[in-house]
Amino acid sequence: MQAMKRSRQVAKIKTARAAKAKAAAPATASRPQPIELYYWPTPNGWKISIMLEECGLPYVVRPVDIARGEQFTPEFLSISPNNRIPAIVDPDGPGGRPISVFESGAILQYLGRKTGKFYPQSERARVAVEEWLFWQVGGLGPMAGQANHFRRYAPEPLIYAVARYTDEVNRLFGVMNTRLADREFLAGRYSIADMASVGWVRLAERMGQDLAEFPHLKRWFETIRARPAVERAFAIRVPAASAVNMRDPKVRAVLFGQRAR
Ligand SMILES: N[C@@H](CCC(=O)N[C@@H](CS)C(=O)NCC(=O)O)C(=O)O
Repeated sequence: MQAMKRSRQVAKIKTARAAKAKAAAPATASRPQPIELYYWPTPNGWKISIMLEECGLPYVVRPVDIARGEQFTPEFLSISPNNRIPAIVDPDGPGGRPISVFESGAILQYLGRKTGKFYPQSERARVAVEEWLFWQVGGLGPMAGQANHFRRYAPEPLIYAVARYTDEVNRLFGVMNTRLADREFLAGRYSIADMASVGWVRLAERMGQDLAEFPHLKRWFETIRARPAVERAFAIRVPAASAVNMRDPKVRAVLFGQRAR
């Protein structure tokens, strides 16, 4: 009788332990593997670190030293054939298999679809986000990039090029300022479209712009800048990037005058 009681007690303990182990197992099995972010601290890189931080997705930063030519390694080119950061590898891609994504806009959309965050599903709201996302990747980004280049890196002063791109960034800032006069964010609610643009506005001075001229844009920038996720994304340090000397002929040879390879 006593022995039966003991064996029933042992069985009960075993069942309880098994249930506990089972409850713990899915948590371990489903713990997401971190997304690899191929990154350098630039406005294009920040777009993705902001989105990853905003979504609370686990990620690891894989610095790609674009000043030393790491964007041309076969490994990186297999992920990002345009030799540009950012890119990601998501080990848990569609069908549970890894996927790589390059082009910041495509990455933002991918992460938005994956998480269901900052990229609305309703068609009307999604169109608005896409308008402003594509406006950034096709307009603000390239124009600001050229303004920065001619203002800071041209070997001789090129007045026409500086004026052309500085004016264009000024025009684009004006477009954003008007858009933001009667809404909080570019597409109404905070979205991947805002994340795409904020890094360029952060560097306004380098593009010869004074945010004081654009009060609604300034308010938008300050609102986004104050978000803890954005703060964390901007705080990611890549020591090698801070040490880059853009006057170094070796760095300039890597970054400028690139032609088909
Ligand atoms: N259209 C690309 C542009 C990316 C881009 O220009 N990345 C720059 C850094 S901001 C880069 O990787 N430059 C490397 C190089 O010039 O070789 C995107 O939106 O992802």
